[in-house]
Amino acid sequence: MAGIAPKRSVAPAARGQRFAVVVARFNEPISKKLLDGALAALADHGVTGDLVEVHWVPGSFELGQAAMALARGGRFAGIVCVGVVIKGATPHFDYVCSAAAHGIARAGLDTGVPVTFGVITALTEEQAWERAGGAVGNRGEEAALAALEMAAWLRARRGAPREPRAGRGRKARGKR
Ligand code: INI
Repeated sequence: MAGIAPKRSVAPAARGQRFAVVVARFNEPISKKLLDGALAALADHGVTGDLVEVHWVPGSFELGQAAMALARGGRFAGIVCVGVVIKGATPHFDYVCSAAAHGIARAGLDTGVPVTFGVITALTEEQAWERAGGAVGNRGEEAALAALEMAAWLRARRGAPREPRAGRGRKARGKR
């Protein structure tokens, strides 16, 4: 898969909203760049200091479990997962990528908290660097923007007054 994430303008986080970044330590020099990108994007949108927590886990396989635990705790408006998986000579890569993607998706779907996917799945180390602040963007930054956008979207849906249903208004009731 290739591509550059669309440029989007994301509103600042609502006041007091907290975000977490879960970082996989495997390939740490590269995942640190993803963390930097995520923190910079959050800071640009008002999420700094106590409003952001960073949690390290051993590898990308563990991202989903950590995200699920944090999401269930109910303290975060969004959770950004970042990691770097680089293909080796065995099928190990496929299992780690699959577990990361499914675990991260499940954490979001099961809890209703936006949990975003900033995991690089690269065939070479060079490809990974390109996606960690190099020529192809920064997947950590992109995942942080996605978490901010989804948190705002969900908040708007939850806070929005319900649409009156056709035929159930005061006028319709009075005609009975
Ligand atoms: N974890 C990664 O995040 N990236 C990798 O490239 C990787 N490789 O290549 O093995 C990796 N493996 C560790 C895995 O995520 C778990 O931490 C480990 O299997 C223990 O559960």
